[in-house]
Amino acid sequence: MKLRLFILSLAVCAAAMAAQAQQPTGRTQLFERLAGLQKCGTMFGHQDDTFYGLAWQWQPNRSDTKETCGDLPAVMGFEIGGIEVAAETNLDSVPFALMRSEILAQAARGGIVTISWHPRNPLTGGDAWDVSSNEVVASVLPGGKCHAKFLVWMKRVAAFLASLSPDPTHKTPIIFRPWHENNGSWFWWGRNLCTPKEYHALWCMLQDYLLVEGFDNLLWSYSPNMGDDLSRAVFEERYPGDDRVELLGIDAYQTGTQADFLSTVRSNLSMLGTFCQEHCRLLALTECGVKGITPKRWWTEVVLQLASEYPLCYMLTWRNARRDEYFGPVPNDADAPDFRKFYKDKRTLFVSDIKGK
Ligand code: BMA
Repeated sequence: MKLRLFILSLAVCAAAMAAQAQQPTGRTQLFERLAGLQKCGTMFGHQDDTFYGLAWQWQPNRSDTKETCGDLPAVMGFEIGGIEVAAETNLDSVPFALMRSEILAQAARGGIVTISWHPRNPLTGGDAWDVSSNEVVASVLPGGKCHAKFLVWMKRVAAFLASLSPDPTHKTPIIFRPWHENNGSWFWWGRNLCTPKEYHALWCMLQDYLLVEGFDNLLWSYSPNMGDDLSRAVFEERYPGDDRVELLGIDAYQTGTQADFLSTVRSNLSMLGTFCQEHCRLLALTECGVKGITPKRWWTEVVLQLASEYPLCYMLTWRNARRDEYFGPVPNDADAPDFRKFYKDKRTLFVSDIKGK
């Protein structure tokens, strides 16, 4: 894939989108900003960065990323699972009030915000991973027995999203990433749990509801899971459409060898990169990581390498949940020097690199 050609075509797309839009919305402005930033490098992202780290629970102004390299992630990921049942905290025990203030702080410092949603299973009462029924998606669609309940759930999502834009004349731009990893079958919206038609209807129902509610500040991200079976046909089968998605990527976790991981991710990113070029979309590693960062040079040998080969807008490592499950940098870990090298490389962007751009 010719990186320069891709970047040039994105700039043309951004200009075309801006010209098309009667009034630029947060959605089109964010697209243009991301397309511009991609010319400068790949943004580093981290899920739940400021909420907790491996050695600390919530304390103001703490971040494992900052304590490792001196800067904050350019992209911060937030998870709203639990908002649908009006919980005070999300499924990972992060209070929504705190999440709101950290989202506003990230936007105020010029950083990028992305939100994912692992909603509970509306039919069985279980969690997002409850795949005991393949009727859940059908049940939330119009005419289904959980439709009314799901309308309430969407209303709660809308109320939280609205609270992130205290000034309605300047809405906070957000990369919104629902219904992810849908080519796998571990979430109730997964591949074996609904037909492509039902998946499409689920995507459109949420998106159209939020658009009618006025959320023109959401840039929509579509992210299947990495895999050797992620062919273009598999990808396209459930792709919501160019009018519905601006950014696409894969969730990519290394569970085996580095060589196997790189081989699969390269094949997936080549396919998606071509798709992005043809469809004027942005490309990202929407989630990524290797548990415990056991390889000491994962940052430079894997992520930086991929960032030099593909036009990745950002890569978001998942949360530093606990000793046996963390994906981001940790000060004093064996790979921390490698992360600092990754940080210093001019191809990577942290929040101070993107402020005002
Ligand atoms: C998963 C894990 C879970 C978490 C969920 C939502 O990948 O990290 O522990 O609850 O993401 O953040």
